[in-house]
Amino acid sequence: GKEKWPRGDEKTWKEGFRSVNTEVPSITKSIVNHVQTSLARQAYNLDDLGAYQAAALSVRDDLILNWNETQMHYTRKAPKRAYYLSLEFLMGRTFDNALLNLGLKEQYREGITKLGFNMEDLLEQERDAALGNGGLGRLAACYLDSSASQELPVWGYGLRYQYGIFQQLISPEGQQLEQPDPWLAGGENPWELPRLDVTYEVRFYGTAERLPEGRALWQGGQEVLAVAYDVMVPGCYTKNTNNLRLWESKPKRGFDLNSFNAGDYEHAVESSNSAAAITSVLYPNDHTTFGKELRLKQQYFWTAASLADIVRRFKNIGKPFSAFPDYVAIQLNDTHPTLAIPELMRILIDEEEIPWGKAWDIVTNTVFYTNHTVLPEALEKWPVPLMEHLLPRHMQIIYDINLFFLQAVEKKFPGDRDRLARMSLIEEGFPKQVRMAHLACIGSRKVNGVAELHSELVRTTILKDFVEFEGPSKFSNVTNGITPRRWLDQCNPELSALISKTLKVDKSVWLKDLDKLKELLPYAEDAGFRKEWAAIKQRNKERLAHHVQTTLGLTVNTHAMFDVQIKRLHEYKRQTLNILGVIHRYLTLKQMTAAERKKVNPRVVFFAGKAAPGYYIAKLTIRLIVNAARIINADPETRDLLTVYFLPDYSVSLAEVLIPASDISQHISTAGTEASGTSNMKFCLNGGLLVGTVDGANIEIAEAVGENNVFFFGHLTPAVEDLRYQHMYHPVPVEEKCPPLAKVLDCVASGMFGDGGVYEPLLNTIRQHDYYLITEDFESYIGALAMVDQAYLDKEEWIKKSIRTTANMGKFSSDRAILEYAESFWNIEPVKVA
Ligand code: 7GP
Repeated sequence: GKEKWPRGDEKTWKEGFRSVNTEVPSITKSIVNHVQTSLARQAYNLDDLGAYQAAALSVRDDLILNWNETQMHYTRKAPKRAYYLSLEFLMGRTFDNALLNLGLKEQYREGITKLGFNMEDLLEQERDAALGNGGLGRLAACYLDSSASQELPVWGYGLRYQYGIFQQLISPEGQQLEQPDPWLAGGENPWELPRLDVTYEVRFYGTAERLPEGRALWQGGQEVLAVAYDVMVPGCYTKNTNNLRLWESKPKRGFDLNSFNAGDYEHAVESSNSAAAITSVLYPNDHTTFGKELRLKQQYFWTAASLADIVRRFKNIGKPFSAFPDYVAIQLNDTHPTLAIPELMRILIDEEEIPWGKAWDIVTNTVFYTNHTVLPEALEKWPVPLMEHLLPRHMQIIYDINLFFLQAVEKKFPGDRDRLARMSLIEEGFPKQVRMAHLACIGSRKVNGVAELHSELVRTTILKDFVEFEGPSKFSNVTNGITPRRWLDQCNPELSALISKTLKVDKSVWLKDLDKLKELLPYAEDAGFRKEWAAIKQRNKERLAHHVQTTLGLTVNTHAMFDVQIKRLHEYKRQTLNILGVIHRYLTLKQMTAAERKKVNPRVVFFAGKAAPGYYIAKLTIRLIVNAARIINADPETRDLLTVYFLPDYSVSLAEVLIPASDISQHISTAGTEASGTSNMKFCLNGGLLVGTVDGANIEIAEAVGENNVFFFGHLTPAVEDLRYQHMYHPVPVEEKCPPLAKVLDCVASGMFGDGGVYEPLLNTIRQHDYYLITEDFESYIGALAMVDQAYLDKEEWIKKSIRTTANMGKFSSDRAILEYAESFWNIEPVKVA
């Protein structure tokens, strides 16, 4: 029947409703209105920041309308929903992305111009939301964009850190310095909606007393409040606007009045400080775990609040808990949210009084786990004493899960003690530790890696025993993807326009069906098209050069080949190989005659990336890059042919300038170590060619674009283990193994780039065990770069390669990836908002 209007006069209400402003006059009216009232400012003294804020508030109003309608629609329809639990969401800026997804950028540009401002200047006013470290966090952001764009009922759940990833400064000596990133300090964040009414209590510590029938009573300890902040995630050319719910911690009681009245001010605010600390800062470690209590508190705080919210929403549907997996899918972004498994068990058993076996069925049909790395130092383990202290009830549940699990393993493999020890959720030792990947694996419906090779390594190495026990069908692959909205349309608007013009379709079509790019292939043969293609690349190089000029005061040679490596600093990613290769190139140039140098292809090498604050070797690599750059760039004999830049404070926004400007980019991890990589996809989508090892998604990119369009080098994964064994037990000095590299190392050690002694620890990682096999891959790396130079000589052929690369990148849209999750894991369907 017809729904009754809830209160008051329906007509009066409806006359008050507004819709999204799509015309320039209503847009400018809205902006001016926000200048006057929301900001309490005037036209006379309005600066770029104020104008940005007013324009952002205007867009925010539009997003709220769509967001509200979407959420209401999802509630009414009550479809199965998926929840993406990620401790990191590396969102970057929102303003430009929202305008493009709403299809309002040109209208806003016109309006902003009429008001006397410049769109590009306003876009620069926004701070990045940098609530993530690297690939894992940015992937989560791309998946949110794709979920909304594909009209899937997906919510993200994360933490609202007060401080995002640190800001990186580089001292004159080349030392990385870290500064806090108080990204919310400007006051209002227009892209979030504080939901001060949506709160949950989260308990820590206390005691857990076992009751009959497997239940327990957990009480005492400390309780803190989780407060929801909703971030609106607009889809591309759709009303669907999804939600990213971020939790902020707050003390349950503001402060202790008794202490306050007794004059003990410090004690009065103590509880308030410790509660606020939980969501104060993002841990800046990438691929390492430190076992810190505050980190475990973050993980539980976030999973407990998210699950309470998910369960409450499910209960509103009014179905029995046996139907929970028909309405809810929970995706664990790596093991960080693994506590969701024992927490859901606790809710079902202790609060909903469901028996163990039924509860376990519900959990294992609801939860899904994605692994993002096979590096041993990244596999989370929590000390049992810490878990027992902080989460006594969860530790009981984990022991019970382990008992039932090991009984089943024993039944299948009787008497295999080693296997039991290997598979146990508890690692013996001092202290004992909980292996979170094992818990995530046995508590999940599906387990996946993020590229074909990586998923195979998950199956055959870290989870081999589990595949043997549970059978292979639970273990699968979803190759990562990237959103073509931000990573092509937004960061490379000229290329986007050329594609639409050439394909004779609106971008709304191909941006949501990226396989359409295939239709560009024939245009590789069209000289006119190639000219336009190359001109856009050139203008993107000039845009980057302009950025470097205005931010660092350095002049970049835009007629050189642009060679880019941007990612977190890590030994396995081998920025060291790159800089040693650069030095080798420099030494070679120095030995050439002037006539020989005339034939050399000029090159500019860009690096950017942050090192974890405690990662000494990674910081030394930055130091070497900065000092090598200082010497090489100052050499009048070579500087027209080779320059090197380390761009400080890498961010999503900086990537948006660097990626469209690259001729080549480097993805040169030791084979078998980079799970997927995602920037490799971004570069290739923008027509940059890939230099890389046979690793991660590089392999699938080469399959898609053709091996003749990538530059592969280095040993393959199966060889790595043997080589490492050789290096360990039958070491050969680098002078014998790789003389050209030995020469480079000697130059560094002898002080060519400042005090050589400083680099000793870094050089020793190569001279000694060389775990990441730089000596093994150096010569083939130099060979690959020579092939690049060779190929670049034929400019027309190079542009063809660039066009063919872009044209074949359709597979790597995060729309394809998220639809794979939706269809083959979560079993959810699009729910379009009319
Ligand atoms: C990264 C992987 O290193 C990268 O290869 C992959 O593309 C990305 O995840 C997205 O799947 N891993 C992390 O960022 C990370 O922190 C440790 O992994 C948990």
